[in-house]
Parts: sequence; structure tokens; C-alpha cells
Amino acid sequence: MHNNSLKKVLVATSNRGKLLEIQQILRSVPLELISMDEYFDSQVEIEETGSTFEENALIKAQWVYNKSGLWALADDSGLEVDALGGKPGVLSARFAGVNAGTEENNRKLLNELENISASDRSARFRCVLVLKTAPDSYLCSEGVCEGHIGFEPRGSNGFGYDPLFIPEGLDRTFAQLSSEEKHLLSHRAKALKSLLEKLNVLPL
Ligand code: ITT
Repeated sequence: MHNNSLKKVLVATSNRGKLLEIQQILRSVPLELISMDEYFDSQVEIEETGSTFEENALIKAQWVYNKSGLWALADDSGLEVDALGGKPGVLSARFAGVNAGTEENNRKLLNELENISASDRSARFRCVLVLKTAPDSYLCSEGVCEGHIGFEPRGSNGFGYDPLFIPEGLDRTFAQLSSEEKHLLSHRAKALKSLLEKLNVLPL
């Protein structure tokens, strides 16, 4: 199939780690993924005012759909740590402050869990996707990956909290897995699989 005949999907994220993963996971799916950088002339900032992953994903997908008229795929995701009552949750990207980077967020997480023992460090990554396909319709899906938080950062693959997150059943962090290994169990891969099922699109 030639590219011209593929449905265009604008991926509504400014997070390069997410974009790369979405591109990798959907590599053999008959959709043409377009990045924000390719579509917009300047950096886009969308205010995430929702209090749930779904609200924020919808805000991002709606904004991009309205600007482009293209199908828009948004990912809102984060880490829920049980010992912290579900924090950082929807605030995962801004845990240590609005301008905080990955290292500061990871350090803050380790500090907050300083006195928490191995058996009480359970956590999960959650990813909610919204695919906006028409002015009055969208599809939504969710994926969860259970695990726990380590005691120090390990590994250099992936992005965000990956060096601290150990998925259930493994003794390596997400950042110590290859991208293929991460995509076999990640919240994002599960959410994308579920979205494709709803869309009735099968990998080529
Ligand atoms: P966009 O809104 O532009 O997509 P963002 O990074 O602000 O980018 P979110 O508001 O959804 O996106 O925040 C998600 C944060 O959760 C992200 O910045 C990471 O810190 C964390 N996160 C989500 N998925 C992750 C993953 O697979 N590995 C590590 N950290 C992840």
C-alpha cells in the first residue's frame, strides 16, 4: 500500500520518548503517523487542566484535531505509587515542579519513598489514549502495567521514570529492557493494542 492511501494520524505529544514508543509499537500498522514537529511550525504547549488521565488525553486530542482536522492521537500517562496514595498520577511530568526535568522528578520520588520497605513500594504505570476521529466522536483506551519502585536508578533506555520502575515478574527496570521487551508489557503497548481492536485495525 502506498503512503498516500494511509489514514493520517497526528500524534498529539511533545514528549519525544512517548512519540518514539508509539512509532515503534505501531510500526507495522497501516496508519501514517505525523509528529507535532512535522506538522506545526513552532513548539505547541497545551495546558493540561484535567484531573484525570482521560480528561487530559481528550483535551490534547481535541486541541490538535481542531487545529489540523486530522485524526489526533493523544497519550496521557503516569505513575501511581500506592505508598503515596496514587501520586504522582496525572502530575507525573510535573512532580518536582512545572519546570522540573526527569532527574529531579526521579530524585523526588526516591526521597518520598526513603523510609518505605521493598514490600510496600508497589506501583503501576497507566496510559490512557484518545483518538479523535470526527468533530463529535473519539475512541478511548487504557493500559496498565503493575510493578514496584526500586531503591536507585538503574539502566539508561526509555525515558521518564523508567530507571526506577521494575515491572511485575522481572528484576530489571524498564530502563534495563530493550524497547522490544518494554513493548511486550508496557501500559502504552497495552493501550495501543486495545485502541487498534476498537478501531478494527490489524497490524500488517
Ligand atoms: P505530552 O503531554 O506532550 O504527551 P507529557 O510528558 O507532559 O507529554 P503526560 O502529561 O502524559 O505527558 O505525562 C506523562 C509522564 O509520566 C511522563 O512525562 C513521564 O514522566 C511519565 N511516564 C509516562 N509513561 C512513561 C513510561 O513509559 N516510562 C517512564 N515514564 C513514563
